[in-house]
Amino acid sequence: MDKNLSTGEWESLARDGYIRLPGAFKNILPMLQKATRELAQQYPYGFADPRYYTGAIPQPLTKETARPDGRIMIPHVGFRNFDILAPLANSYLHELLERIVGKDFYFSNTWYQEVPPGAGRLGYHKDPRGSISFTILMDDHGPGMGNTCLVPGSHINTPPASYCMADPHAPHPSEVDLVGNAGDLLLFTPEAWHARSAHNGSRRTCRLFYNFYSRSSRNTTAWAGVVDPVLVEQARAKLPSEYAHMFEINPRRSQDLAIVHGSALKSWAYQRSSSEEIFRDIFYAAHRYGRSPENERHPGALLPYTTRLSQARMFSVVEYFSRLKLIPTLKNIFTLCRKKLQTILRKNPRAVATNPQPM
Ligand SMILES: O=C(O)CCC(=O)C(=O)O
Repeated sequence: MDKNLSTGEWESLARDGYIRLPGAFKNILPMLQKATRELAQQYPYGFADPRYYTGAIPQPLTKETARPDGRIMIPHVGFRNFDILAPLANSYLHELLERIVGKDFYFSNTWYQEVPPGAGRLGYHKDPRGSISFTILMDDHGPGMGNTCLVPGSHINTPPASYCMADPHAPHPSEVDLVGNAGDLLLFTPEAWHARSAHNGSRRTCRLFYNFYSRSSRNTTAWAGVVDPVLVEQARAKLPSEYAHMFEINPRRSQDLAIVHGSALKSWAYQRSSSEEIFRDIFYAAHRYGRSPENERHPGALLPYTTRLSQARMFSVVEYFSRLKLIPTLKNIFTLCRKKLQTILRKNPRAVATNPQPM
């Protein structure tokens, strides 16, 4: 990547929620390919899906425990071979990430994925708000080759995917497959409805993933407490010192950045990411879309669970509610109510025991 986004490119990213930068890392592709090839040889079955933010150390899979679909996922790859962190030293990329999630962001997560022919779809979802992700393609990806796919523009004015799709595993009529050539960078907001397409091709496809959070949206990273702190320090030392913030964990600072002044309703809407919670999401959407996310108390930083990409369009009640589908919405609300009731009963078992019992 050797230049900033043009105005047109920024506008298309803000409108669609994704952008492809062809050949952005072609110059270091052989190094990235070598690093990922070696790791795939070392861990031929990859790792079990990590239980992020639990402190659990991801475990390698074996021939016996390999994923049935043959996918290989290697978590925290940037700390297994520091060459994989080389893209983070790119000043144009750093500037772009900062423009999206605000100053002082985290390098939150990195993983490698190989998708074999025949692997099925991953269903539509949104990830928690306040982050940005990109993949670097290790080989050429045509349509339907196990790529990230996404509904353009769905990062704004859309409820959670499970309320709007009868079958989140089915292809969406407006979806685009994030295809490209080896060395391309595909940047996308995880707030958009996104999924993974089925792989109908004839060879394995390989991608590196990187994810970054604003410091107001999380008080830690996926690797903290899991990756050896010596490795974290060594990784940080590989990058220019002005990028060291990406590796710094400081929960106090996050708490301070996350304070939102205003009505009780507004504070509630910003208490945690609403990407999977319809009621909180409605208030979030009404307060957020089309508005400036700047944190007035901390210049350059953003309010929790915001990015500068959600400024592109105003909140539209009609657009937001017209996306809901009746049956999935009723099912989700029923599940929500059941969970709430279970929590109440767990906290207060006497609520059941004291009901009059028939003689
Ligand atoms: O491309 C994929 O495998 C899906 C990516 C995804 O769901 C994510 O990064 O959250």
